[in-house]
Amino acid sequence: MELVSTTIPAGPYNWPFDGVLYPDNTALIVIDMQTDFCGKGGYVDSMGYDIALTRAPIEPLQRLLEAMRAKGYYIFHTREGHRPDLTDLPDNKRWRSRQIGAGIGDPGPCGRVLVRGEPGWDIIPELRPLPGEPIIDKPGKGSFYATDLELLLRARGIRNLVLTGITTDVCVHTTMREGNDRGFECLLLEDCCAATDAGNHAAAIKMVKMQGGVFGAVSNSDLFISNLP
Ligand code: C5J
Repeated sequence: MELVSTTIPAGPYNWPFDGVLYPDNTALIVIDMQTDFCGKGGYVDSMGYDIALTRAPIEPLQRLLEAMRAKGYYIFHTREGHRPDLTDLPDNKRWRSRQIGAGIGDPGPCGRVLVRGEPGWDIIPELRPLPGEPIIDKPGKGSFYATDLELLLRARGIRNLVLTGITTDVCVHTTMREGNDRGFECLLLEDCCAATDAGNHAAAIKMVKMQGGVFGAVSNSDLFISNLP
């Protein structure tokens, strides 16, 4: 394939840094768009946070998925969750969740909170993965920790990662930092992710752009879709 230099308008630099952007070297990662994080009765709702915030990325993500699927880009999805016997759930993670009234592994309106196979753990129907799109099940916040995500990316020759989903300050940021340290060229789409607190979302976006783009770059879905080769 003839390489043509293309960049997406982004801050603090147009992305990717070297203009090498095409469907074979770029993946969209949709992080944790599960009922537990953005549905009524799920984990985030049970903690008392406003799910209107975590639902805001759904519509931009639908447009983004349509555009990237149509052009043949790789699409990955992730789900945070634990084994039904909770052997992969650290005691401190369970203890902390119980402090705020949404104990991981405990019964809730959407089944056992953040447990694999339960209704609340699954990806919301609006953003259901298509057959063939890998789903990464992760026990932690980062998508690389204790998963085969890096293996799947390297096996496909993927170098660029487009990061989206929830929450900006926790699972999306942790994944971006993990990916950046592994040499992946990362882009965050700010309207395709959200936090449980608007200030945390804004701070997480700002952190990425420090130091010339310490974790990568930031753009939005309109700019991304309209410039995607
Ligand atoms: C959190 C996530 N916030 N998906 N998980 O606990 O960001």
